[in-house]
Amino acid sequence: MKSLANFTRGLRAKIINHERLEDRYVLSAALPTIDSIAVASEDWSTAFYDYLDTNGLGANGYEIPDGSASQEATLSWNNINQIHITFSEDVHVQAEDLSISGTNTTNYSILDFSYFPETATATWTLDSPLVADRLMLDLDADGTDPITDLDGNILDGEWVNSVSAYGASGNGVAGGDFEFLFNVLPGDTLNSNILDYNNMVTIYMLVGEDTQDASYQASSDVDGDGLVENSDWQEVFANLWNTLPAGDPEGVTNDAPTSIGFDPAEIDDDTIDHIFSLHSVFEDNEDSDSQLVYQIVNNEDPSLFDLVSIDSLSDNLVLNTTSNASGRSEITVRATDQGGLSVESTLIVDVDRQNDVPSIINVTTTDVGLDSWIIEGWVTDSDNDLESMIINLVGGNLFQRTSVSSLGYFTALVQLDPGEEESIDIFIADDGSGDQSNQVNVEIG
Ligand SMILES: [Ca+2]
Ligand SMILES: [Ca+2]
Ligand SMILES: [Ca+2]
Ligand SMILES: [Ca+2]
Repeated sequence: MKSLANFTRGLRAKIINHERLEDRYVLSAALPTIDSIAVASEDWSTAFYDYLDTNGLGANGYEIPDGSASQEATLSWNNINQIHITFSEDVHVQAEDLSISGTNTTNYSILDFSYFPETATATWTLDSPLVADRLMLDLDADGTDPITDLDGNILDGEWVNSVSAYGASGNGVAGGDFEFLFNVLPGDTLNSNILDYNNMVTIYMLVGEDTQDASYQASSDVDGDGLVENSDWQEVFANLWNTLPAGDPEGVTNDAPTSIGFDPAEIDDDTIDHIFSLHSVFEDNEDSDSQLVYQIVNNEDPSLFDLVSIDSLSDNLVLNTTSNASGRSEITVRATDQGGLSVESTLIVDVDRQNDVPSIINVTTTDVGLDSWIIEGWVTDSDNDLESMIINLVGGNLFQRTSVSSLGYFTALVQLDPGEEESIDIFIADDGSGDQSNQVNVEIG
């Protein structure tokens, strides 16, 4: 779940990106590319985020430098658990589109995913914070379900590590996975790839400095709480002589499995087995469907089922529901390739129940000058994750999207040409269970 603080940061970024909204006002044939990669932590303080922002180190976390400068310089924080990827324009992107692999840890699992259309930024939250490792991010621009823009143009992803520049990924031809290397060694404030006494002393000398002090350094504030204190140098002491591992992350030579995702399912008949083909949901570049290893890693409500299993011969997911049971469960399946890389996808199952259709309510428009309007409203839906829904605003010359907060609030800044009028339909295309919302119409201009 995104915190309110995160949401506020998103709103701030949205305002900063006011000019970008104009750029996207009319869709173009340009291929989507990668604008920036940032790391962040749910444990970093607001003061620390503000420091990064005001010092040009990243508006929504720490933006990893691009180009030849220091893309692969070690990151020194000990609690990085989020990856933010910003695209050049609004895209269709899912949790399954990113693989994170390492040298020490072959595969990193994703706990949560969110996407802000307003800033074209996707956020993956990891199961656990990153520790010392060489890492690779791999974004799908090939295969069964690549990232596309709203016109269907596939991400132009190719990236030359420590050479390419943000805003210029790709080779001008649609497709090509984005494969980005970076390194983490908590406490390595000197980027020496080894934790020695020099690292410790460097941090020790800054103890007591906070984000308001001129000599404060974000890289020496190992836990990102906004203050360099004893626990920051003690992180080095506790891991003295720890080094960045040698060797490439698994993803350098092996493409992770990917998934087109499950369609939501409704089961009303408890007398028969219900079959879901995993071969049609998962795919791998190197391994055949039957070479992948499938596991059920979560079932939110086991009481709804007499049977939840994967048939080892067919690799079909088999469900049989309990008689007289009614409710919703989310069943997560993991597919792992022969190199140990995996992807997870979640099936939403309604057992003898009706999905609550999402509703858009209380929509208001406010003229804020400069031919711009703020459109605000609320979404209700009792049984799907409001944060994962996307609001569409569609008019004669307009196709814009915006996110929904965990409380159901949404806002969009719409800019028209001088003197233009626009009739805008506002709706959610899919609540996550396959249902579209009501459609609200507003007139502005
Ligand atoms: Ca390409
Ligand atoms: Ca600290
Ligand atoms: Ca593979
Ligand atoms: Ca719903």
